Amino acid sequence: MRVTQALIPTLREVPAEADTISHQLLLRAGMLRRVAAGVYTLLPLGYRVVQKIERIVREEMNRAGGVEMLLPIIQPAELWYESGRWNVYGPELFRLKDRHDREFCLGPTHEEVITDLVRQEVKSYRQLPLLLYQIQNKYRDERRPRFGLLRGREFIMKDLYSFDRDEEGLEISYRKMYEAYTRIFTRCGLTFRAVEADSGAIGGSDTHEFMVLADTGEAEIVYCTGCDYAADVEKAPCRAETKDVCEEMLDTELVATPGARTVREVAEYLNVTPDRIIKTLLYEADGELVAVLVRGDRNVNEIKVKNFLGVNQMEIALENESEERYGLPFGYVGPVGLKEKGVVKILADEEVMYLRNAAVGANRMGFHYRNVNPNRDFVVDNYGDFRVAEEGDLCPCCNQPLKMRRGIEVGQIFKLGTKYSKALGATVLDEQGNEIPIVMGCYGIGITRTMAAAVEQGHDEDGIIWPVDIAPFEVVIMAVNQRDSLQTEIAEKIYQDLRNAGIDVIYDDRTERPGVKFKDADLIGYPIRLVVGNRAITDNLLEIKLRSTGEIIYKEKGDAISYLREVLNRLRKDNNLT
Ligand code: 9G3
Repeated sequence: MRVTQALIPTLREVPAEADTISHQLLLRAGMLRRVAAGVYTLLPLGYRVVQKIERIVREEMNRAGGVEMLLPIIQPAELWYESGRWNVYGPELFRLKDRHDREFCLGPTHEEVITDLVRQEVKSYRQLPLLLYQIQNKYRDERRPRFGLLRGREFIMKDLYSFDRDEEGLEISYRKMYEAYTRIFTRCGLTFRAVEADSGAIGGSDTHEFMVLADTGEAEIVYCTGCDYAADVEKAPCRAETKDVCEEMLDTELVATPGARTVREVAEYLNVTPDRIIKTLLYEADGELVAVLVRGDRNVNEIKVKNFLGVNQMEIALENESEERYGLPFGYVGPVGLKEKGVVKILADEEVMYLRNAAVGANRMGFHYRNVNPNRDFVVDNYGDFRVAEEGDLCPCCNQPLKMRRGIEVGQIFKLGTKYSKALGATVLDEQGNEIPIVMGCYGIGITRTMAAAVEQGHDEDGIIWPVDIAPFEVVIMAVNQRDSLQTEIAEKIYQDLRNAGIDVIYDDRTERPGVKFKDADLIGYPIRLVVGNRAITDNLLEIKLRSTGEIIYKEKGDAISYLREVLNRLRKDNNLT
């Protein structure tokens, strides 16, 4: 490819709309443009990266026994009624009607459509196992689309569905996918970790997330320093340290705490540490008001609460809702007398049980109580594990302290079991002629998200540093002076030689100043830059620069190709698997 014939509109300035590094750099490198909120065009260079990731994914899915197909984006509502999910997903599901007023959605995922296919076409256990996959656009009407390709409303996903006759078969399919995912992200040149996760609303039991480690990631991962346990904080179980509480219960006092709403403010005002405060959060769970209590220095794990309650929708009650709808003064809510205010259920994290003489909100604007004791002063419906794990918590496997890192979820694998096959009636006949529900798994990779994650992980102040196997091109070649025919003749010749040698090369044939072309090369992040300058004419020497290290080497023209091959192999050595 020649730069003059492509569309690579690089930008010097950081676009105001860009809220993360990957978003900024993909826009600036001329790979991405916004069309609407959460909807993007992939320009030629961006699309090449996507195609390279897709190729790796295809190779590994096929190697694992997967078979590619293509399901429709438009899905009839009937299938979602059958699975029971049409009303589980609210505004996140893009819904539409045809001219006959029939309901459809744009596919956010394809469990329904594929299960419908399999129930019609597969009748015998002898046709199993089946691993069917596709790579396709998905649609989710996110409340807040942001971070560019990391949370779009339209995105590219690889989704594979496994169909087995029993749990044993599912276990094998699941393990194959786990291994394939490990190979894929390794080949993409990413630093990642597979972690235990929560299966959420999709149902099913086992699930792992594949996280690209990056400080800018939204997800938090805890991992053990003593064993190989690793989990999403949303999933990681917490145990309260059991202790004998012998502190004497004091008389409750009402104290004015004007202006002190947050735990920090209250702690300061009352001169206590945050772990002596009970924090009360209000949630609307399937239309009912629920309170969750945690120690002041902890955070509520909404996923754990949602799973415990078994509800579909759960939202925290914000300041105006708390005050206007329930008459509960935001920042001063507490468990004493809370049931009389319309709260249906009070849940408390186990640690709250061990608190004595704690401070809580008094349900009165500007007031807190001191010396409040669980069970004496308020009743909890259920104690349980409702808090978010933290660094230093003990590993659930080996009791060593946990550490924490941030990550970007690029893949997830689920054991679904028979949820969808039972709902839609996807069964096979076994050897005895019994009709048994097919046991399913589903396995996703965010292709466009993987691209963004690679940038979050690989960049410096000058631009992107692509792993060599997903870079838009492996090599960029340019002449220092595109108006110097001696230089361009050499550049042209090497460009053709590299192409013939099967090296993925782009020729920056613009008559720009060399500084401009150098800056663009760094911004776009080609792994290798090859420059033809005067030394190519006088000494037969080419300048070769590595993007990742900045290292510059001069090589004889005749040795350039074999040297580039060597460097490319070295760059990909760590990622290549046998
Ligand atoms: C929806 C909407 C959003 C969704 C879903 C359904 C997430 C939904 C979970 C999955 C699970 C797996 C196959 C590939 C791997 C992941 N968000 N999920 O089911 F209707 Cl609006 O998609 N699906």
